[in-house]
Amino acid sequence: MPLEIVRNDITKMKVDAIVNAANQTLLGGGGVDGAIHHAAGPELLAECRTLGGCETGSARITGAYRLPCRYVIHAVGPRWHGGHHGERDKLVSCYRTSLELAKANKCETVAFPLISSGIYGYPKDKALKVAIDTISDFLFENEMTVYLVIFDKAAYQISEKLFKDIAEYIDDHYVEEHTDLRREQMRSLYLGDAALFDSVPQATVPAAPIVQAQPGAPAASIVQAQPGAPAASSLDEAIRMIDESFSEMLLRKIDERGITDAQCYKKANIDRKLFSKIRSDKLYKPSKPTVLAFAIALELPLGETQEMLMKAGFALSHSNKFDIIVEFFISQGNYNIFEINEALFAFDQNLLGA
Ligand code: AR6
Repeated sequence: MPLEIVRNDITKMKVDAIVNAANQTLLGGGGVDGAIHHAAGPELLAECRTLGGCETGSARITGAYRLPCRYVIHAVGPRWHGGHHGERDKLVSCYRTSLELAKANKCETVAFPLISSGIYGYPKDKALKVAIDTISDFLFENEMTVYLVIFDKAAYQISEKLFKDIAEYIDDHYVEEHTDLRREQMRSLYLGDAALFDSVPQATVPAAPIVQAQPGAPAASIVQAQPGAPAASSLDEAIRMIDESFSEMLLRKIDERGITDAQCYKKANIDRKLFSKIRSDKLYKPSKPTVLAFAIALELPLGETQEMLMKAGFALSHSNKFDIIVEFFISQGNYNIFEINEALFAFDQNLLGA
């Protein structure tokens, strides 16, 4: 995944470069700066002494010594003074300069801490947004894998309003489903499985061995088997009934949208190699987060998202939070994969993408 949010200690990251949240002297300090110098050894400080400092909003690169990466990029973030002193521009510039330095030094993988969000006091939700927006802008034009390393959960905050809205949406949809599930389980306990099976509505019982959505079919008919669908009488016939595969649907939708393959996989936060694999293998079996990432990139409404999931053997369900959170964003018409991933991370869920 080109941009990944991970929980880790940045000094443990095995990447080409890690970024340090440094100060203008570049001579070490507390927080992540202290941890990096401690893990790299005194040689790092010796090299930093030769640099002559660095202005706020910029960055310098050094060797990594005892760290398991090749370079350390020392970025100097702004102190927070209320938000009206150019803090955002300086923070954007920190990320941008660090990424350009990494690119100039042929780094393919880079890890960032949440710069300025500790000792420098930048509000964490705002610092996170600047980081994600700036890194994702860069990734639209460049091939690189960037990790945003979150040290502790407390350092990670999405906006309070978004968190509340999602929590409410989960409550409304998740609890209800689980209450039903529980009721159903109780029923099967008392009545036995046969009775439970009888109570399942007809449409959820597959009428044919292979049930596929027709490309032009309305969304609701796609989610479930059609009660009247003809049954395949032989394997040959069943195979003939398989229509467009996931990969074919994806490529068709890209063409219909009039976007390029690269625009699509970048918007999906999927790396180029994985996309090539999917493109060249008509029967490629993607994971659920990959399918959803493409559905988001293509800005598919819920019905078509379900259709695309079906092609890969999945469905959106109300029995897990991951699905409900993605559904929340689609229903709001918000197709920003990075924002969706921020929210998924905040709710301890897997992220969208490869
Ligand atoms: N790995 C990843 N993230 C970490 C780690 C770690 N090992 N340790 C802390 N963080 P801060 P700043 C997170 O204070 O706000 C220094 O003294 C931490 O939770 O390190 O840019 C410098 O010399 C927080 O979210 O950096 C400067 O004087 C984030 O890293 C000043 O602090 C940044 O917190 C810079 O302050």
